[in-house]
Amino acid sequence: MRIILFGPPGCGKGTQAIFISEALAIPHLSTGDMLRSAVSSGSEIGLKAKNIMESGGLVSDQIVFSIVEQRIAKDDCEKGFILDGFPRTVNQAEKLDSLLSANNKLDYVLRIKVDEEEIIKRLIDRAREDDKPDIIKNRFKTYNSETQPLIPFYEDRKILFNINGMQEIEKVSEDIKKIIGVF
Ligand code: B4P
Repeated sequence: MRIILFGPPGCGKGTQAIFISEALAIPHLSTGDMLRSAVSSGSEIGLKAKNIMESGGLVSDQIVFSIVEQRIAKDDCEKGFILDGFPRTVNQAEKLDSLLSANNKLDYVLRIKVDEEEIIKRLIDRAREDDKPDIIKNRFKTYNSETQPLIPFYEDRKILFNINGMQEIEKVSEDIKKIIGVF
């Protein structure tokens, strides 16, 4: 199964990806985690990504896509994967389409919906490097301008499903299970 977890920063994509990955035995591919590990390794990609991530912007489509392309080519992705935080622009979504052949199309785009006020609270509690009020504000701006256009993009294909992310973690997981048919 090929699944995209979609939603604003801090809506719980990473949290839910862990349980889906265990339930379906498919890998969890988080571009945020991959970029953070590139930053901590001090690689060339990491050096390019660091300032952008710290400002709440998006790392270039070219860099993110090359990371995803290499990861999806690995054997463990043959039966499927969960993309967490990718695509984040229409350009990334189109590039992903070009990578997936007719036999390995996307099955579900799961959109986790949470109010901005609740997300700000969660992110401030999480206290990651990029969870400071000014950066959170920028991440929202970026989400609204760059990432929201993906909603009609996937709605048109009838693979976008809305999930109420304003519930307890277990309840959000239950709702996801009902959609993807895992019990
Ligand atoms: P990400 O790592 O994707 O960060 P995120 O959107 O904040 O996380 P997520 O939605 O997974 O929230 P989580 O489950 O942790 O991106 C970070 C940065 O990387 C971006 O700003 C960008 O610069 C760069 N980047 C990544 N992908 C990119 C791409 N494709 N293109 C370009 N740049 C890219 O949940 C948040 C908190 O809420 C946690 O503390 C969790 O415990 C809590 N929580 C979760 N569900 C809850 C619930 N139901 N109730 C209460 N709390 C809950």
